[in-house]
Amino acid sequence: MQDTPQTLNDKAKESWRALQQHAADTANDHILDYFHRDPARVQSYSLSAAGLTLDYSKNRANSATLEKLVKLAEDAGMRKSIDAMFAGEPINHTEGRAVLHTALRSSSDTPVLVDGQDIKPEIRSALAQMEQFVSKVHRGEWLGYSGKPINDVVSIGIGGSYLGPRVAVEALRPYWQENIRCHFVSNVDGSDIAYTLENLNPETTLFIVQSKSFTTQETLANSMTAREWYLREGGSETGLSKHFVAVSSNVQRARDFGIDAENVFPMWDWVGGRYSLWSAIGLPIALQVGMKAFRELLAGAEAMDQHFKTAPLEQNMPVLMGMLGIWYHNFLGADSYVILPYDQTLENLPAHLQQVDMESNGKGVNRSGVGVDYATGPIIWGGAGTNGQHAYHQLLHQGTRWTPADFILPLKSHKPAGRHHAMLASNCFAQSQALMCGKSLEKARQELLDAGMSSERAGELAPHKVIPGNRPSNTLVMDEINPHTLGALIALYEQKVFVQGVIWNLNSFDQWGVELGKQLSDSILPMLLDTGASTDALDPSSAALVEKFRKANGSGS
Ligand code: G6Q
Repeated sequence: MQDTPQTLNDKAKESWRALQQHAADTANDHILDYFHRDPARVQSYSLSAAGLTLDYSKNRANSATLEKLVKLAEDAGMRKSIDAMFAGEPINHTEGRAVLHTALRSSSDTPVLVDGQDIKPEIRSALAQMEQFVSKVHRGEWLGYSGKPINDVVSIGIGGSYLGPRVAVEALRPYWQENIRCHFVSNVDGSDIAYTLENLNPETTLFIVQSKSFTTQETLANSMTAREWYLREGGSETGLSKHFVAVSSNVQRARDFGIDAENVFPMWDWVGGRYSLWSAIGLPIALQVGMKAFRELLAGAEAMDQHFKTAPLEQNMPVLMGMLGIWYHNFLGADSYVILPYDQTLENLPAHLQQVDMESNGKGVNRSGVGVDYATGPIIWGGAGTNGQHAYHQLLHQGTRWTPADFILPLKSHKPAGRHHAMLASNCFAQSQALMCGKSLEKARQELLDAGMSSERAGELAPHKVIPGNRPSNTLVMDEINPHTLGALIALYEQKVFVQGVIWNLNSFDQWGVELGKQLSDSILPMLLDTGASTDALDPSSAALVEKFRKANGSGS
């Protein structure tokens, strides 16, 4: 058995030890045995909240496992931590900030205080500003420099100022407004903006510079390029204010860029980038689907928050999902987690959740700065089904590593073409079934014999067809993907990540790990632009790479 972590509090240490013992005791259990022993397992291992239903019966967990996991959550102070977040305590202590994306989607008038000030009025006024702007654009009253209404919206932002809005815009395609098309530019790779601008008309294009800090290299470079394009293609200086708006907490910098102060939508330091789609960073969503649908997205997230805040820990969806993840990562040895939406419009959801999870819990020291002696954030990956079945699912079924999986399926399709949706669902259900049930050597051999193969050849081939099974998964279903269920779904994962951060005693809301690369790239850039610049400060490998780049591009590239 592994050592018990020393960096947990005493009570949590005890429940951790109990789980270590339980893992040893149940090491040979099969999920299928749990179903045999408990005929009501599907009912008791299912839970509905905020329009989502979670079937967690296909997990390697029995009632004792769940009790012990919930005990660990209690002992780690889960309830207190949840209350502290919602109350606006400065739980992002390394940056001295509260964490209040939940306030952005709260419809109640109950004040939420930051430094003694109620932030609810500011939130309402930002929503009103968005509403007014969106309605002007939609009614064709927001006119470009030549008097034409806006048709194309280009959101320029990266990381948290990009992934969430993009996922929501894509997932809510059935709700798109006519005559508006949102595009996203994030990468500093010039081809991103170049290809996006290729077919756009400056007269009818609006750029939203999305940057909480207004200092992000990629976003500033892309925004400058967009501005140059606009002017080069005939846009007027005086018309700039009609074509460039910003979402930022740094109004001065946005103004220095040339954006009118009245066209800067607010952001606050109590909203983390990866949790910001609920703020004015969601402006592209609101423009694409309308303010009513945007408010419905907030309402779905609020419904999940309410559930998270009030449901007992043992019937709490984010808590259960979070604690099952802890079970796999800290007690059964899984190192990654796969998210598999069976819905093409959710294709990029795993990328957003990857950021939410890995940037939040990819940390190696606890809240006191002490190195932890347990595994923290897993590697999150995934993609849309059924596509993945023809690619990486092979490893999920037969690889030496096993990976807990979340299957996500809307029960109804917005595009019910013939049998397509039933085919999609049958694949989704078959995958979780195959992961759990597997295929024994005997069964594989028998199938080959039944197909007419010789006994010798069947014996040779059968081991290759064995599927170990006993691989766990959750299945999350909702009636359909709509603003409400999408809001609830994203909030569910945000809160799941929070739950795990509490157990690991991390600050899930800072991201110091991304700083070093930024600093180094700032020092390398001048060496690429000026062939005379010394590379002595670099390690030999990096210096040689700089040299190669210089040779390929010459100076002044
Ligand atoms: C998210 C991160 C990060 C951030 C981007 C963009 O939580 O902090 O992904 O969102 O670096 O930052 P700006 O919005 O400040 O440009």
